[in-house]
Amino acid sequence: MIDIKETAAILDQAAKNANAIAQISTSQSFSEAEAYKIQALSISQRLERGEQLIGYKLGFTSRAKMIQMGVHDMIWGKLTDAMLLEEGGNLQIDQYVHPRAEPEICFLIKKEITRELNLLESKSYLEAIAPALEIIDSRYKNFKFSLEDVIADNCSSTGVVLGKWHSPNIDFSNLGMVLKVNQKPVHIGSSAAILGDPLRSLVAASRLITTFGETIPAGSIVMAGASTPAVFVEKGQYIQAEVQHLGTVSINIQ
Ligand code: OOG
Ligand code: MG
Repeated sequence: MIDIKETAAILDQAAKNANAIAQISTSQSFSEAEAYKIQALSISQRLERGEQLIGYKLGFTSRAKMIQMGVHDMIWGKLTDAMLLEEGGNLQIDQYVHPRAEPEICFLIKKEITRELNLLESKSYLEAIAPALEIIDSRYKNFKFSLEDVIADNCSSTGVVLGKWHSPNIDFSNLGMVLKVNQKPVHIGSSAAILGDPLRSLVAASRLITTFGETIPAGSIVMAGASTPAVFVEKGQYIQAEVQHLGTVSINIQ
């Protein structure tokens, strides 16, 4: 049996110190349910150090991401205030293991979600939407993991850059999304790549998170998942995510 407490502490320390560890699943077998227990415990260590929970993220909501990482299912993780990066600001690459950037859409939640929503009602739970960049940084060597490994590692969560909030009362089911490095497009996609409509990601979040007995509080954010593959970032790069009608969000890699 995997030692949940010990594994959570190892992953928490790896994230805190930005050092890569061996994949857990190569030496121990554990279930998805155990992986979420490890995740919960490692996040509770961050909260004990004073970090605040600000929301949730979904992962592998697009085929592009599933194919890139070789996994087959959606996952969810938790976001804390320590992960927020200033829009247009700097990312100090030496504080990370091997960070990657990906273009996303972020939701701001208007009323607490306590149960699985259906697609029609889900929009009424939105206060706003914003273009976003997610910085992911697997704590596993070579950025390689099984689905259980990545769940335990809080879905590689590391950084979130949020653009301007917009009214959710637009059709955002098929917006062009571009990931640029030094002003050059490297991945071009559409918000439709996120489960056919990013709102479905909110529906998935409502199902997955409430299944675990948790709710999504009003005022929290939910990252819908990347629409294109992620890119490794390097010192000196200027990374932008551009979402049609929602604008651009950027970060400088230092
Ligand atoms: C896991 C996180 C996946 C997304 O948007 O699909 C994710 C990873 O790729 O390391 O954040
Ligand atoms: Mg992501």
